[in-house]
Formats: sequence, structure tokens, C-alpha cells
Amino acid sequence: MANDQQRLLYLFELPQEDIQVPRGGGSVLFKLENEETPPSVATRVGVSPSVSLPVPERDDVALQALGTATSIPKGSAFSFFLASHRKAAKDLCDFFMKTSGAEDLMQVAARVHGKVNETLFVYAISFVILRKKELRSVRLPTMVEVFPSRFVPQEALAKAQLQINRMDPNQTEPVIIEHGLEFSGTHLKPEHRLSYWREDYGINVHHWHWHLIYPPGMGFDRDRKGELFYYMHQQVIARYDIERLCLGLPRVEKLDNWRIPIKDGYFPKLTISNSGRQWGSRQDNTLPKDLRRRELGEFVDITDMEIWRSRLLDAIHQGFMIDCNGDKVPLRDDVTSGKRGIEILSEALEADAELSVNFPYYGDLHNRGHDILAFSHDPDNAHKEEMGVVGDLGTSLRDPVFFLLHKLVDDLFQEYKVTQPPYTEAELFLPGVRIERAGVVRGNEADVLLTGWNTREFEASRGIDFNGKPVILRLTHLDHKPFEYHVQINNDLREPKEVTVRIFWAPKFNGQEEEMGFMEQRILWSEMDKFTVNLKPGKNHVVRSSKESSITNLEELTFKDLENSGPGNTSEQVAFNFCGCGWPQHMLLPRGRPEGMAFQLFFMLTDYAQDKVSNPGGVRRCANGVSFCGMQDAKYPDARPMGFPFDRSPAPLLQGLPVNTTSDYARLGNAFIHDITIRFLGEKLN
Ligand code: CUO
Repeated sequence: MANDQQRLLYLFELPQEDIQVPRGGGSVLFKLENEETPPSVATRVGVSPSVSLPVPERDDVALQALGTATSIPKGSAFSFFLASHRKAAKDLCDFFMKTSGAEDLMQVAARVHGKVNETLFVYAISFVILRKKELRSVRLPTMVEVFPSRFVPQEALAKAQLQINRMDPNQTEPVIIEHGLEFSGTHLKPEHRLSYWREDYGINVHHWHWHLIYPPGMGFDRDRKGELFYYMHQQVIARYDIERLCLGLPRVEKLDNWRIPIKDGYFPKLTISNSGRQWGSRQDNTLPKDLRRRELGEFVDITDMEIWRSRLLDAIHQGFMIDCNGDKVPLRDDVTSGKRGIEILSEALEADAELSVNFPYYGDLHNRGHDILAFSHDPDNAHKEEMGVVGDLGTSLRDPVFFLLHKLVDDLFQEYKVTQPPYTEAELFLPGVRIERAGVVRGNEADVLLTGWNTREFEASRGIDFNGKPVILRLTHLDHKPFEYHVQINNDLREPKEVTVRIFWAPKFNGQEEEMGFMEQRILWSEMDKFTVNLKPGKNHVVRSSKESSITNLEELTFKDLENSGPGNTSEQVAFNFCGCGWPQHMLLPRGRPEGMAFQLFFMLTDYAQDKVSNPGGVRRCANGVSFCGMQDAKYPDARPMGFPFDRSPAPLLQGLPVNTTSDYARLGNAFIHDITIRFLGEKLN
């Protein structure tokens, strides 16, 4: 008898194939009542399914019931940034949400499989599994195995197929596809030196998963959804800029002018959702144009983008937005009740048409920005070309233009943030506790961290049918040696004190090798960890592993991990990966430089009594990646504005002295700054 995980897991396998093609290496079979077995299955040899998933006829699964979900052609791209595709997703998610329990969802989804676009199908079942309370025990398999074609070039997949066609039919050894380091371009273009970072599987999966949890226009509002849109993307830009500094490249420039060509092109060499169809490519120096994709119902003028940006800037500088009734909605972050200004601004900027204070007026700057860029190579469908990767949640970080667009978005958020009053000394200071020493330790060595390359294997044959033969993807990625934070704290109070420990880091020097002032360094500070400690009176030595970071997800869950995680057999890794959201652990550190690169660690203790957020007991907790992903069915667990204390301009004076650099914050006993070095070894780590 199948359990809930098994019932739903195999809906993710082979998204492009008929649902009756055996899954799980031939061990699992969906059997659709009153449906012919497809010829490709009937002729398959050596298949002996041990798990049968019978699917009765369902009168409730009729094409009319799916609304616009069937409007996106199969095999083509699905973009959550397009309004028509969001509507299709909403229709399908609403339809799946009506099911009750894993068996019901499995039957309905198996009947819908093959009737709708593959990426949309995977999106919708993922969305529903994450939202239904009765499916809390079910985890999602990694997108790397569901859609391998989004991670490795078509050429490599075709080679593997060829190898299988020529191989002895009795051979059971898997075919291995190696990918990485070369990635999608040569170093003739400086931007390609960052390919290992932009094309990393983990950060792209994270981005897909994040938007799955916080979608706009899906008829629901999550606690601080808009603020998290700002913060998570701001942190991605900070990390990208840091990686650029490691390589001696300048910080990314915002897409300031839509009327001049985009310098860098992008040629993804990938195909869409295992369908064999190519993503669109953008030549160097492509001029963005008005979008006229009639077949998608998408029409956006460059002028619209300029007007929306200008209205958002007016709102930021005036300190209020105008709602649909013409009333003023103040934008302030220091509110005692209601939404913070950053939340209101973000919902209007992303935009969420349902949550924006005035969608017709403030428009849809960010989503439409993705659309214009994704179709810049064929804005009117004259060439019948598919969108570029920047139009898809699971591939958009690959294209350098993503960062130009998101730098523009972040620039607006920062423009707002600097209008907010700086934190006062009272807000920054925590009397009675003092950090005496703090740093990092790796093995026996203090304050020197090491990075290099590593590999991770996935089963490509879960997503693509290679005649039922196993094919492994071996992906190369950046990685680091694990380490620990050590913090020595004196609690001078006579009683225990619960504190939040906030850890950030940033490069010490800018591109000119000069030490950075507070404002220059401010938006580079990357959150590394945030956790609560109960300090006993007197001396405390806090040790925290890098693997426990508040931003990371431990590891991607593979089909095999999930097959081995039956009831009573839940591995620690599976239990921990509740939501699968989070920055990849292997990308926690920037690569640094071969000769070592100077970074600063910033520690701050704040009063947990003021930070804590009351959450109902027994909630579904996503312990991993909580700072970037929040917690499922619960409020965001930190009452302070996200990014505190670096989200605002510095306090002009602390303890009567001016603040010029972040080190000046360390005058407060509850803060500490410390220099460390990151060395890139350039070799495979053990
Ligand atoms: Cu995540 Cu634009 O929001 O890609």
C-alpha cells in the first residue's frame, strides 16, 4: 500500500511523458481506468512494477473545470511574471485545492497530467502540497531531477541518449553527465566569469521555491510577504556584488534607462522543461522594445515602465501612496500596528494586483520588467521565439540582466529606506550584555575560511525518460569547508537574558581597495545567521555551526531521499528540509580570492523580548532558511525590520561620537566587528 509521499512523489517524475509510463526505475505504475496503455509502455521490457497506483475515472476532471489552465501550450515556457500565466496557475491551483487528501489529489492530478503545460502542472501540485494542512508530511523533490534540462545543456542530454542507444541492453551501470565550470560562455566576456554563480543549481532552485511560497496574485497574503520580497532579493544582489568584488568586477549597475541597448547578451543553451524546445537567446546590445505578444495577451510600453517608476519615486519622496479612492496611505516603517511602509511599497512594486494599494496607478514595474527583458529578442513574436530564461522563476538568475533589473528594484527600496529615521541609540543598544570576543574557527585555525569546488549527483532519468535507463548528472559547484562561529559574551545582569544573535558579513575593501564607509558598505552586509540564546549570568561561550545558518537549506531532496523516507524512517535531513526553501548551503560563502580576501564579521545582540513574535503553538515550522523563507503557517519570527540594523542610514551620533564606518557601531557593547580572510583554493574540496 502506497503512503502519501509515494502517491504524490511520482506525479513529479517524467513530467513530459504519459502518466502511465512506469516511474521509480520501473517499480511504480499509475494505472488509469478505461485508458489504453500507451504503446511505448506496452513494449517496454524488464519492467515489473511493485507499487500500483490505480486511478479511477473522475467525472469532476473535465477540461471546462480547468478554466484557463489549458491555455498554455504543452512544451512551451510557463512564466509567473505574465498575467495570463498567473491566471492559468490560479485556475489550476484552485482546482487542485478542492481535493481532500493525498489519494484524491493523486487521482485528480494524474487525470489532469498531460492536459496542461508541464511546468504549470509541477508548479500547481507543488503549490497545493505546500498549502494543504493534511499534506504536511509530503516533501517536494528537487527541481534538478524534475527538469534536468533547466540545468544542463541539451547537447549533454542528447549525448547521454546516444550513449544509451548504443549501449549493451544488459548494462546496468548509469551513464554519467558531467556539467560545470565551463558553463554557458567563455571568459572573453567578463560577465561569464560569474557563470558558476549565476548558473548554480542551488540558487536557481531556491528562487523557484521562494516564489512558490510567496506568489503575487494568488489570492492570499502571507505575513510580511512584500517586505520579504524586498529583503530576499536585496540579499541576493548583495551576495552577487560581493562575488563580483572577489573577481575584481565592479558592482552591478541598475537598469536605469530602457531606451538604450542592454550591453550583455545571454545564450542559455538549455531547453524548456524537458520538451526539447529552446529558450530564447538575447544578442549583445539588444534594445528593449514595447512588448506586443498578442498570443499571450501581453502589451507593455517602455513609457509605462518609466511612468510607474516615476510614480513610485514620487510616493517614496512624498512619504505616502494614493489608494484607489484617492486617499493617502502613509509610508513609514516605524509603525506600531498595520503594515510597514516597505510592505505597502513592495506590493505595489512587485506588483501583486490584489494587494497593491492602487494597481492601475502604480502599475506592475517588476513583473513587466521581467517580461520586457524575457522577450527583448522577439517582442512582437515575429520570429515565434520562446521567452528567455529571465522570464522563468527557476532559471532567471542565470541571465546577467536579472541583476540589472533587480538592482533597479532594490534601488527604489533603498531610496525609500533612506527616508526612514535612522535607528536611535536606544534601539541599537542592549545594556547589560557585552561581546568580549567573536570570530570563526575551522578545524584548528581561526579566522581563515576556505572555498573551492565540489560536485553533487542527481538522477537525470527521473525527469527525462532515457529508455528506462539510469542517467546521473554530476554538477560542479562552489563550496566551502564548514566552520563555527565562536562568541564570548558577558551577561552583567543578575539573571538569565534571552538575546537574538545577528551575524552579518561584508568585504572590508571596495573595488578601489579602500576601506568602506558605512553607507557604501551598508547594502553589502549579508546575513549569515540569526538565532536565539539564553545567556546565563556571567561568562557565556556560544558556538554555532555554519550548517545551522538561518538563511540556508541543508540539501536538495532527491527522489531517492524521499523514497527512503517512509513513515518511521524519516531521516534527519528529510525532517529538517520541511519546506525545501532556503539559500543553498554550498553558496553560503563567497569564493574569496586565491591570495585571501579581507572580510568583516559583524555581530549584534538584541533583546529577544522585543524581537519575538507570538506564534500559535503546534505550527508547521520551516526551521531551515527561515530568514529568507519565513515559517509555514506562522508569522515571520523577528519583529524588527528585515535587514536590521543595516536597512537604514546610520545613527548620526553614538555615545556622543559621529558614525562614519560600521566599526563605530561596535562602540556599543552588544555589537562587535572582526576581520577574517576567505581563501579560494581553486581545487576540489574533500
Ligand atoms: Cu524573484 Cu524578479 O522576483 O525574480
